[in-house]
Amino acid sequence: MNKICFIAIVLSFTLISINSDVFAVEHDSNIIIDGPYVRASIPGTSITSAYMSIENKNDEALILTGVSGLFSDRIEIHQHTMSDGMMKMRQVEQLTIEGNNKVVLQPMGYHLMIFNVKKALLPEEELSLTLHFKQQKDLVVTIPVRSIKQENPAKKQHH
Ligand SMILES: [Cu+2]
Repeated sequence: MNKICFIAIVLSFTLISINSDVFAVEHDSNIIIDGPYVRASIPGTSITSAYMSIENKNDEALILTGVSGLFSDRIEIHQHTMSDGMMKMRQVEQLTIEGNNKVVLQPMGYHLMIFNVKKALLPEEELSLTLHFKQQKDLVVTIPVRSIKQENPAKKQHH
């Protein structure tokens, strides 16, 4: 089973709506990061993903150009699309958050794809993630690791 296929299967278990717990909120004067989390890495894999909402309180558009963290040397902005009933994902160079608007990174939508994690990311750990913006200073976000179970507490093994 190749990696992409494996990810697609894992993601299919998380289709159930994400619970609406309030997570740590990071404040910049004009950028609000809400509900950030990284999915715990699955043993034997070195790839995972991260989610959050990014709210832009500026009048001008905010452009996310990249993301970095010490726990990985390759983090990409990805988007999921459905094509012929197949879920695919592709890298996007940057993510624009219009003025006074919000973009939600969530399973099946935009997400941060984290490659080559240097060690297993375990639930309850906290990581530091740096968001890079065009024409705006970097924003460092503290982001917890959550297991898929924590992501979907109501969801058990049954479909
Ligand atoms: Cu992806």
